[in-house]
Amino acid sequence: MRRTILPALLLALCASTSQAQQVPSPIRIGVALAQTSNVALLGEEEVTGAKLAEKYFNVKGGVNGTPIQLVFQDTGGDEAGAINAFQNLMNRDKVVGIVGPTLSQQAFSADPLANRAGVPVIAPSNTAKGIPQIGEYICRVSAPIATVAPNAVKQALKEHPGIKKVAILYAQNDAFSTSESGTFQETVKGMGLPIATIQKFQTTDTDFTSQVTAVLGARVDLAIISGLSADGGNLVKQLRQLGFKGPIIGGNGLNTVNIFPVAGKYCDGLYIAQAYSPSADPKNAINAAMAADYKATYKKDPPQFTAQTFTAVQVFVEALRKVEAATKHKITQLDLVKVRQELNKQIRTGSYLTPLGKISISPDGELNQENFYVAKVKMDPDGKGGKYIYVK
Ligand code: 1QQ
Repeated sequence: MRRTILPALLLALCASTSQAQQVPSPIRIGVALAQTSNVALLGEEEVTGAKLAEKYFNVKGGVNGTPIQLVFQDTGGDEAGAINAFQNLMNRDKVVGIVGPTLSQQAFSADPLANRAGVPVIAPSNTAKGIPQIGEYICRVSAPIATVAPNAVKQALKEHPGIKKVAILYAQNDAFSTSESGTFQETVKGMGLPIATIQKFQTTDTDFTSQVTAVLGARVDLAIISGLSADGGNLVKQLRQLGFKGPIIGGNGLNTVNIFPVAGKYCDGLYIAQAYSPSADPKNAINAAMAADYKATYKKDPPQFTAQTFTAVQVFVEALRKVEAATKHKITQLDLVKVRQELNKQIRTGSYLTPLGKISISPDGELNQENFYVAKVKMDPDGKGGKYIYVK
């Protein structure tokens, strides 16, 4: 018996050590974003940012001469899709880390898997309360909505000092929308304004007649919407079509030109707070380079989600360089498990000069960012195209 067990044990041991895996070249970084479903209205701009960053950093030599390769996995719009994408990237594609997912709602399901597996995640657009608290491998370059959203309320009140009563509307089946709405409610109350009505909806809704009727009945002067792009865009449109005349604030889920085809001319005047401004600092060279590359293709300024996702890839690249400096080894000479651990540590040290300006990531995974902005939608006379004009 012994004779057969021993060689088998030895074999098993060898097999397990041979599983220790070196990082292949190019260095793979996973990108798990919504490329299909309604959430792709947001995810599409993120994919663009990731691709711009891959090109930008590889032209500059990648990680000290080793190129990076982004491995894209579509998450679709739900939790199951995000879990599936994360699993493929971690286990099959052996990525060093993951940029994603698009929604906080997806992150609360998928991130715990990466955290348990020791795979660093950088969220490019998860703004709900509690994201970095998912675990030690989770951080974000998207400022928490609690710091971004109040700027829109302050700006709307500055331009419309007569506002006396407010309506709040939010998608109750989405973690981000619920979180953002909480912030809007606190901000409005903190400014001494009564909330006359709170209306709930689902991100899958298309008919908002009952919510709009309640808003009109409450005779409010300002409506604040926390939802995603398709539902949020339709809600803006139906508020206007049924006669709401006051200013409207949209949250981060409406923060894309992809709401223009949904709401058309009715988007005009919509306020949205921003964690990025293309023209905030003319001396910011990396933003200028990203913006120029984006403009060459799209003939307009890059949007927030593009800049944030570029930034997430940038943080991975710069942290990978720091891993090489700290270990005195090329990433491709190191074991994947060790690279993931070291990478997670390095992400949280020092600061980064990014298209969002100077940022750093705290040891607990939260983003430190200095400046926030507010934009207002200006639609073209034909009601088809439009742009975001920065008012703060
Ligand atoms: C979140 C968000 C989304 C609106 C980003 C696309 O902020 O889910 O946290």
